[in-house]
Amino acid sequence: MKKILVLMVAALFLSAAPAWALTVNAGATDVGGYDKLKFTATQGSPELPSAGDADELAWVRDVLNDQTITLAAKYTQMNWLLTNEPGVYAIDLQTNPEYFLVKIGGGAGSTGYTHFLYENLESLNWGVVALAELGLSTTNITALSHVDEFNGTQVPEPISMLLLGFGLVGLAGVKRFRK
Ligand SMILES: [Ca+2]
Repeated sequence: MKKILVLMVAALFLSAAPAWALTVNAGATDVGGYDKLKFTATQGSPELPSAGDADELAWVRDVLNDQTITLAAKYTQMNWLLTNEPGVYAIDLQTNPEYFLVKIGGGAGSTGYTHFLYENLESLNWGVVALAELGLSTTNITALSHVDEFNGTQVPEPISMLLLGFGLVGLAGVKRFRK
């Protein structure tokens, strides 16, 4: 009986999620790791005159140096879920974007910034943000005002370009052989 108990405890430890995995829904949903904060700005500054869609898009295109970036989704009704780490929240993203922007209320955060642009890393369908990084206390989730999702134009995957290259070379070879 004791042996079985030991085995059961061992199995429980082995099946437990690794310490670095962030989860929501009491451990049931893996949201991947932290997303990467890339750029910040303050609403009303020369580079970001307002929090309107056009100004936000212009700022994102500017800092990412990519004019093909488009606004894929924007929402103010947000369902942020607390992860297993205090003060770290996750949101189910709608478009698996390359980048997402988190806007907080002016004056809410200690950093003075209102706009935080993140590069979306694995998992791509979850945005994972630490409130401390936004200059907020670990419980002040209501300070978040909206989320924007941004995408660039799809870059062809290297492997498909390689296959295309092989195809063209092969085609040239066939043509030469036929001559
Ligand atoms: Ca993510």
